[in-house]
Amino acid sequence: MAESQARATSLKWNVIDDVSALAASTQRRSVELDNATIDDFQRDGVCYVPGAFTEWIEPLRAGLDRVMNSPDEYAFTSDSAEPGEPGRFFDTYCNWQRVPEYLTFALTSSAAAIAAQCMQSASAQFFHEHSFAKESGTQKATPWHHDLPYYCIDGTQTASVYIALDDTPEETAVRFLAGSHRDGNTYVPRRFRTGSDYDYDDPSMVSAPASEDEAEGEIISRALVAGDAIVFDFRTLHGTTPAPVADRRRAFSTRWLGDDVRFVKRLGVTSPPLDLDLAPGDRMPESLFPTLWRS
Ligand SMILES: O=C(O)CCC(=O)C(=O)O
Repeated sequence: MAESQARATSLKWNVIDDVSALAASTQRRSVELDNATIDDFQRDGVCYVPGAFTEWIEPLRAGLDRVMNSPDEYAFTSDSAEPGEPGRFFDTYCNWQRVPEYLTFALTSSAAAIAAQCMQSASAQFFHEHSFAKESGTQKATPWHHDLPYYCIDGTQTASVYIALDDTPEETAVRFLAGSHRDGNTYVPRRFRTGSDYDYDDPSMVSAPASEDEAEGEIISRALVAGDAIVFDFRTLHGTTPAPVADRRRAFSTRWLGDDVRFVKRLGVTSPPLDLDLAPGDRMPESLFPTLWRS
């Protein structure tokens, strides 16, 4: 999650008027997760599905290359390493309708089935994709945060399916605070570039721990092989340390909404900054956010 800051293009992110027809005319791969994996997700707010997307490594890298080679032609692209800081921390989201590899992934891969099973939801509705690249030498930590309050949605059935596109040692992989999805707190969104909290005037939100040393509880982290997936709840606190990235580390994530998710109005800017004509409690419209899994 990042506030679009360095290069906020004004491009319209949705280039297909109504994606529901595409959703209806395509089929997603089905896979069955074992109960232990689903239990991990429900208990810890995060689980690992090794090797789930090996065949997608090359297409998803090619998709990310398109965006990184011409960032001005895509929506919501950001650089979060400050000038003078080593390396590069790039991220981009809401380009799945512009990048053919991303569109094919959303419409055909097993990500929808995996998300639905983890969320214990009869349906999985696609919210958007988000990809990340930390170049070799980067020391910028991903600040501790959880994703839900950045978004104009609320609910308890949510999942990000985050795929490593490069082998990633444990020291620079994303780290999670076990069980934080059920701690009852909503944490103020945080800027990736400065690590500072958004200026939200919402007394119901609290500031996230500044680092994992301030977080109480078990930290879950693992080395990843390209093609491995991490699935985590939008409410699970996560971040990284500033350990230097030795070799380029890219990742591609898809964000999924389950049965109980509804539109909500936040007391500040959301990410993506979607301008939707919806009332609190409405379902997210299928024309923009297609349901890609129904059990
Ligand atoms: O890859 C990273 O360091 C950040 C990932 C993240 O924050 C997310 O997927 O929400």
